Amino acid sequence: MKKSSGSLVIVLIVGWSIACSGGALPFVAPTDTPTAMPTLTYTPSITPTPTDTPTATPTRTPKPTRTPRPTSTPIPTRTPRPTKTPTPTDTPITTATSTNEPATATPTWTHTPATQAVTPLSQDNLISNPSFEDGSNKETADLIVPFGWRPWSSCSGTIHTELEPHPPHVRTGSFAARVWQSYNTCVMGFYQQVTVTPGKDYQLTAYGFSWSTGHPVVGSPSEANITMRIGIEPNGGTDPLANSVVWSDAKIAMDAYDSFSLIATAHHDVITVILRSVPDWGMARNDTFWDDISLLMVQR
Ligand SMILES: [Ca+2]
Repeated sequence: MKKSSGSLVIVLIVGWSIACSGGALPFVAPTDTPTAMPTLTYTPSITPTPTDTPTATPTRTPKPTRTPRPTSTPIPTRTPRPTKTPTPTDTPITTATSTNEPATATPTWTHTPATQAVTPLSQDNLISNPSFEDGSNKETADLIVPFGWRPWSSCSGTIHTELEPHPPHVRTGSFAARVWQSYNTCVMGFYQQVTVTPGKDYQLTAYGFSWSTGHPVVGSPSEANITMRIGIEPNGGTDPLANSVVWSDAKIAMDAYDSFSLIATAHHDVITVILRSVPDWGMARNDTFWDDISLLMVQR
């Protein structure tokens, strides 16, 4: 029953189509021989994309290792001040024996305090070139020696002498006598032989000061001491370190003039006046300045 209904529907549809097209069905030629299929040549139309050249992956630059912070330089410890060099004794390194001094002579300690009242018997100053205004003689590069005076030291070849022209260092006139050394503690000074009357008393006076510093700039204050004295060798000897020398009291006169005085009795027709100083420390500059030296015959 269902199959018959379907055929009927087809017939109706075909009939309706014929009616609509004027009643004739289109002719379709039969396909007898199948056309050979053309052989297709495959042409690649797409250029293969080159493969990417692998870019070498840069190796990671290693991070520099941290430079270790330098260890801090330790603050230098303060150099301890050297222990005090003992003041040289009167024994010279090279002993010059006085020609006028017997080897067994007993020291004549006729030291008279400067405060003792004395009466000058003459105002005639017996010192030659007493204010160092009369010139000098250049004996070596280190020794420019004031006329009338001789330099001396307990250490050979370590001292320098010259005329000092700096006004702050001069007491009167234009010059003072200067003796100095560096990094040494030698006893140093000048001496002068003077003709006198044996048995008479003589008063020696002098003015001087010293300068001891590690910073040798004119005007800088002293940083160490220098001990000063004046003396008379009553026999006229030329060894300033002989036991026979009569010395004044010691003074430390740093950076400003001070006075020195001494009275001694002449034992010979020549006596030797001596200017002497010795530094406590071997500073870069150890200077002593002397000016206005006087030797008068006196009555005590
Ligand atoms: Ca002078």
